[in-house]
Amino acid sequence: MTIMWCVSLVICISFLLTCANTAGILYPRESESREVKSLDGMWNFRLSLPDPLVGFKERWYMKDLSKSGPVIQMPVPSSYNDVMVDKKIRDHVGLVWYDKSFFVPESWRQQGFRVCLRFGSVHYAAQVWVNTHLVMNHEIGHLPFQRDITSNLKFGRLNRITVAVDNVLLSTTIPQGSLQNITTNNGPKTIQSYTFDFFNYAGIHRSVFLYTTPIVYIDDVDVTTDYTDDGVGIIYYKVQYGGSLSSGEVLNCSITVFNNENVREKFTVITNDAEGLSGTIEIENVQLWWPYLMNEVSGYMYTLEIRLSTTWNMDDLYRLPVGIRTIKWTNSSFLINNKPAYLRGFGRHEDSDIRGKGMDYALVTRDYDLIKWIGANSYRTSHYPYAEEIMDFADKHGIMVVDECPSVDTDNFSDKLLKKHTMSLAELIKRDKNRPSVIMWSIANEPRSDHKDADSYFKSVAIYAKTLDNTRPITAAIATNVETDQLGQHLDIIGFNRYSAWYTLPGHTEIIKSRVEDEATKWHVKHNKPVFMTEYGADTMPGLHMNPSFVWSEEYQVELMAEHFKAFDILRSKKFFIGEMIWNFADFKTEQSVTRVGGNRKGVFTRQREPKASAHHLRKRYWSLANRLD
Ligand code: GCB
Repeated sequence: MTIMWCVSLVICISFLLTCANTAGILYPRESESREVKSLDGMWNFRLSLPDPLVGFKERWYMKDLSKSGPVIQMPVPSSYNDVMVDKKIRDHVGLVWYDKSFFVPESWRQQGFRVCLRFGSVHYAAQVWVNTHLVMNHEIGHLPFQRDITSNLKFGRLNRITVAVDNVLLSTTIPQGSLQNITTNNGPKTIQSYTFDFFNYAGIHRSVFLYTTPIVYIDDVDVTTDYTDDGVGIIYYKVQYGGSLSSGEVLNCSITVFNNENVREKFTVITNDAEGLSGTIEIENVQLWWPYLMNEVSGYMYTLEIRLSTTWNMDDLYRLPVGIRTIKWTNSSFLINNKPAYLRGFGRHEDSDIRGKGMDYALVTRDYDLIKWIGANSYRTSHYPYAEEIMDFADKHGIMVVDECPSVDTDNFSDKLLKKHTMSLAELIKRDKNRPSVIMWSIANEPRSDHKDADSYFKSVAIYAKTLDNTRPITAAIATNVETDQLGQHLDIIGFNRYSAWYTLPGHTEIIKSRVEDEATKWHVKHNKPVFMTEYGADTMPGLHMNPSFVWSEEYQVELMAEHFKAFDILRSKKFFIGEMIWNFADFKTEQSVTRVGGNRKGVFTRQREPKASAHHLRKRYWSLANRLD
């Protein structure tokens, strides 16, 4: 059987199980009623070789992986295809298997807890068994999935989780890819190809948690915010509960708001009426959530302490961080708290050597430190949703995020793909809807938006995103020409990617100013909407100096940036231009290609997060745009 068949097996089942999922996906947080246990650490790992389906045929989920054959130890979270030096693992296409044993305390059963298993991200598709029972399937990496596994657990004993992970990308996956059969000295081989420009890292990329809740529990919370001219902050909330009430059982909910010094601001009690558990909370003398350097205090977060009480069950308590701010946009501006905001930012990647896309707090801390050092206030999660832990930093540091779904380089517009595309947006919006840092939803990066089917396809995607959240504008990073593009008409804000004097006329920085100014103006004239530049840049080898400047040298990257800045300054005076995001924050790994030296080198920082000359140049600009002396 081919790999193609096996991936579609994973995908078919996942589609059946995940489709009907209306449950919430709140981040697991410890509280008086909830215990959280991390399952991060070393897991058993095995490639599904030589037969791609051997794990299924031999039912590796029925016993310890190590009993089915030799295993290696793989860290979770990490990308398995970056950690090991074995080329077979790096280049593996198809299924791999993980398993781990873990202890579940007897006290959890005695307390009548419900136990959930939650994965932050497994790329690309996953099937999960607990003690031999198939419990979950998920397709589309970069997004969390979870399930109540109480009935599958053995309390007071060791339990086992087994995960099959498939990294194959096809024309019907998000993002898309294709398989190619080649002949090697050792016979036929299937390799993966894709057009997007980042490495297809795979594995269990983010933390795995077990967490408990009472039987009737807080399943989801929706929060939107506003404020009045006289400084009263308003929080509109809606609490969704899970679990069933016994007959006659009454449900109550109380909400306490704490400020960031943990001082109680407000207490309110709601009952479950026809409207459900929803209402409004007002906060006097509100501290608004502001982007970095837009106010003395940025990233101010309140905590909403939600307590769900039932007549006969244990109370559930969940603390949700909340920032109070408004977002508005017109046909020529983008406003935070009624003040025009200019985006000084980056395109980025979740990428670093050894860990791949594995979530790493040390790296995230360094990245936010550098973002603030350079004076940026924003970035786009190019080209997929980032870890929830990374998004927490954005909330707290006041960094604005253009939150992108994993649709990149789309060139077929089938119904099947549309379904998955919208599913990825549904999961993303459900996950990030309450974050003050999220200022826009990006529905795609560089699709073939001049294709004959692009218009109706993106109309559906945009309408769908709007029905899920109409409080934020939708955008996309477009690379198609202004004249032929069919996507811009469906957006609220136009983002465009353009590599003047790099892919077009390399070496000729003298073309940049007029080209960038012309193109941004054309986008605005065509759609009468705000415009920002979502990508521009030049690959640069750190340490390569050439005078006069030459492509790939540090001097060239600085010169190319300086020419863009001239265009941006003219555009800023025309008002509709709302931001600039250089490509890229740091160098990152890509597929092997003769046009890439160890990956994409357009970072202003190296992969090790050291500054290139361009970082200092950008720093001067971003601090001066923020009207601050550094
Ligand atoms: C683009 C893509 C991005 C690439 C970049 C480049 O337009 O959106 O994924 O990495 O160009 O450097 O070629």
